[in-house]
Amino acid sequence: MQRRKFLKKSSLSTAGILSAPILASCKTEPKTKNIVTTDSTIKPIVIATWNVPNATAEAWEVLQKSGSALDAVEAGVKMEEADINNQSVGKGGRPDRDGNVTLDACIMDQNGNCGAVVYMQNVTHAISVARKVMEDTPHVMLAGSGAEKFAYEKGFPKENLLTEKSKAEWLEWKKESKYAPVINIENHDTIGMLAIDAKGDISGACTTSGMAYKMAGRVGDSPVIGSGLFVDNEIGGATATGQGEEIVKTVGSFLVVELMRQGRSPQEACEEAVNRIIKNDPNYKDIQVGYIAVNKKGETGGYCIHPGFSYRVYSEEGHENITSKSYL
Ligand code: SD4
Repeated sequence: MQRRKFLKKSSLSTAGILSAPILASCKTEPKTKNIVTTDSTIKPIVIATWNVPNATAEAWEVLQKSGSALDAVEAGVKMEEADINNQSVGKGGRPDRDGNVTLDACIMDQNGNCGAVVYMQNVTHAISVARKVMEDTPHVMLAGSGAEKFAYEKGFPKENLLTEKSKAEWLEWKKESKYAPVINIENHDTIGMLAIDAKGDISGACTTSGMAYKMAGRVGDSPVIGSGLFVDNEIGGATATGQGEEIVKTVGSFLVVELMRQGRSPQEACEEAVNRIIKNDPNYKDIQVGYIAVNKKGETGGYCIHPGFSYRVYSEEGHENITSKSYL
């Protein structure tokens, strides 16, 4: 177990109020009561890929207001979708080779229901569209123009997702057009989030603009249930970030949950899922993949191939960014 530097939980949750440097340098006293649980073995918690304090604080706030894990993960990841400084998610995401920002997202609840959108353009909150797919259609996944049309029918606004910054970087990239994703840069900051609420129910969400400068039409792991995200309310949940092709090939998040079912801790399960990729791919040194997981007891784990991945945990014990252990 890593030595933890806890930041006490805070009710300062909304966008812009907290920034990573502030969170890293000051402790705040709890301003809200603990979440009331019906069973003392339930440990409400939020865990998310990368250092996303605004997102985890937002999700925790939902749990503190007796919200469900599903509402918490949706609200949490929306923070990153709306943040134009996060160039891996939602508005401001890096585009594909043709200059189009295309979003992938999925969501899964405690009953095994799930919804996803893939290759969707012009709508910021892909995760909320995915939730509508789950709740308002007989399907699990909608793609491309179909997903976009559905989003407009549900009242989501049409927006230009390509910011000047991402556009300028893409134009610079085009000069060489060399596709060689830079580890922890061009596959950094996709948000996968898992939460346990006061009833002990687990839900998860995962949303991304995908690998920067991907081929037009490319879809990664993030919207694929079992790869970028999987939740089993009896066992726990897992979510992934990094080079999606490797995660899809090993059905990574499902694998992590199944390993936990067989008795592995979240940490051991994440490590085994990364080891599978390493065994499968001799070029693993060129790839970054990171997994995080939580089990029903609220125990967490995370593991990745290259150093540089971290994940954020928010629980009654505090709010912290944990540097993931890595294979290399
Ligand atoms: C993908 N897994 O599209 C995503 C990329 C990612 O942080 O995780 N970026 O393959």
